[in-house]
Amino acid sequence: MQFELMASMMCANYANLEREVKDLEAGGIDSFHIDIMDGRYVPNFAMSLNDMRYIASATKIPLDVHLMVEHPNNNIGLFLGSLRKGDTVYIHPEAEYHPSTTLQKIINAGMVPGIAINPGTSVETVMEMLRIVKKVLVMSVNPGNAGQMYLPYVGKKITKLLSLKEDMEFEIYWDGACSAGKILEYAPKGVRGFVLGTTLLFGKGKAYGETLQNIRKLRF
Ligand code: S6P
Ligand code: MG
Repeated sequence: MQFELMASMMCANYANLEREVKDLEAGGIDSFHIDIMDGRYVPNFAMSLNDMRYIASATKIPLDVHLMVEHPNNNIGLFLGSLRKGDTVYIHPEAEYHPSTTLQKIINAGMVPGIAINPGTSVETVMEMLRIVKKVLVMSVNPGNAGQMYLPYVGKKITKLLSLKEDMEFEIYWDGACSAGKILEYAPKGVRGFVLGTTLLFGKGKAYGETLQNIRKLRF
């Protein structure tokens, strides 16, 4: 079974970010998840443009950029101009008056367009955008912080998205409190990738390569 693993870089050790990037790359991570925050759309400032630019310069592995900012359309060019073709950019539809315009800018720049869906956002309110995007990032915690508890009501929404993904041609990704148990349960159902943060990957005193290998060896 094929699934992707992304490292949530807001959880990395900034005392040596270069080492973190190299260790994750050597350990076999599929992409670097970059949580950009503006302190308005979410109550936190995690990463910003220069963090993203540094990671883009330090690796050839794809970037998975999660914009938790109000009105990303206003300065999305700054981000798109620093990314490579094929990197993914997610916006939150609630943060934009005309999200489809912003998604079109992402497509025109050669990036993979995605939307991130908050726990309190229903599939019905983003239905038309499901036809535009290639990826849907399902938040299983409220956006803004790492280390939060999984919100169980999100499970029903994933079931609904799984029933739509073939026809509407998108893939589903998991973001928030991702444990081995969640990968065991949801990868076989068709969730394509999982963002790994403090729950499974960071701050465990274990080499990243070992953790990633253990996940890939899970028996489904
Ligand atoms: C939250 C952010 C996420 C977290 C990730 C951390 O706003 O979008 O990407 O960084 O969920 O993982 P964990 O295991 O600490 O919840
Ligand atoms: Mg994220």
